[in-house]
Amino acid sequence: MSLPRILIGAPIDSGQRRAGCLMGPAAYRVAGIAQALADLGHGVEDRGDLAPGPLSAIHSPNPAVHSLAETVAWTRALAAAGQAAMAAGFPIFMGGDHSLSLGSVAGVAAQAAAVGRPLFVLWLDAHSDFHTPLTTTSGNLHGTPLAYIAGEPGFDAFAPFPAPVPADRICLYGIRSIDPAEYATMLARQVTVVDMRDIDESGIVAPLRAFLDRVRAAGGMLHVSLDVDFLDPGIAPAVGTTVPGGITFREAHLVMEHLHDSGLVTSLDLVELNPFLDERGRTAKLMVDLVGSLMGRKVFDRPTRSFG
Ligand code: 4U7
Ligand code: MN
Ligand code: MN
Ligand code: MN
Repeated sequence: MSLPRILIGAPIDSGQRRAGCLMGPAAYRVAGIAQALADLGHGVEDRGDLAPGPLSAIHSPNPAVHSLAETVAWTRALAAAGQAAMAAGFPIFMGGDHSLSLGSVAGVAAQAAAVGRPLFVLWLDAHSDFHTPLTTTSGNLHGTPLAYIAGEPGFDAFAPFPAPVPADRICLYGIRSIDPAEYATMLARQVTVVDMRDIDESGIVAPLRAFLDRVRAAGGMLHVSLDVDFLDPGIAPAVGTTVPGGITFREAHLVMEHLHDSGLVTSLDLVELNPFLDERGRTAKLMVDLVGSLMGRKVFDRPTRSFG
């Protein structure tokens, strides 16, 4: 029997300014995420929705940053719930905007350190999310989680990240929007960036396989953070920060199928769904279908995909 799939709702929307992401966990439930997992033979435990703890009066030295106290409170709650869920099964964090990952990955990283295994992070996103609270010009903290996870300075308002993930264990995938300050940091740290040109030139599978081989060789655990805007806005309209030229329906499923077959994924974020912007639930349903592929759904199962 596989590890129980533990659903954690986090209706966080303090990481950006457009209302609606807080409806995300409800939309995933309505779209049938628990049943989809159960149909694949997984045990499912829905732990309901988290709430942020009490807010403290904190201010950022960067006047652009907004909702810092809320985001810090959410991060603390998510890290605690995430570590506990990680110790008990396979957590699926249902957002909520991408500032969710400040906390989810903190919890996952703490538990990986506790069991003495290296943590790798796969970031499926149009954006690089490598700002710090000091470099962001939009002030939207959903653009910062990867810098926190990587242990960059500038997060003084937050608890120090437990066991920061070294740059060579981070892979960004599907990228097509990077701000100058993020670019400078990522170049200096040498994180792996697979942008849309790479995917156009080599196909969706080859760079993923290369990263998964590294995770496997290191005996690592793999956290996957799936931002809805990884997908092309034509198939996934329910997101505030659309960027054209994204991942197609089949490419997305193929990524999920390979992740499943690798057997390496140990935790998952589903972030940035804004159901208020959706068309008859199609984006929520697509996200649930992608989770199905990641959790083992196959069109035609056979022991090996190659006949050679
Ligand atoms: B998301 C942006 F300016 N970089 O900082 C910013 F382009 O979680 C976007 O990936 C951030 O959706 C997007 O505001 C954050 C912008
Ligand atoms: Mn994004
Ligand atoms: Mn993102
Ligand atoms: Mn977004």
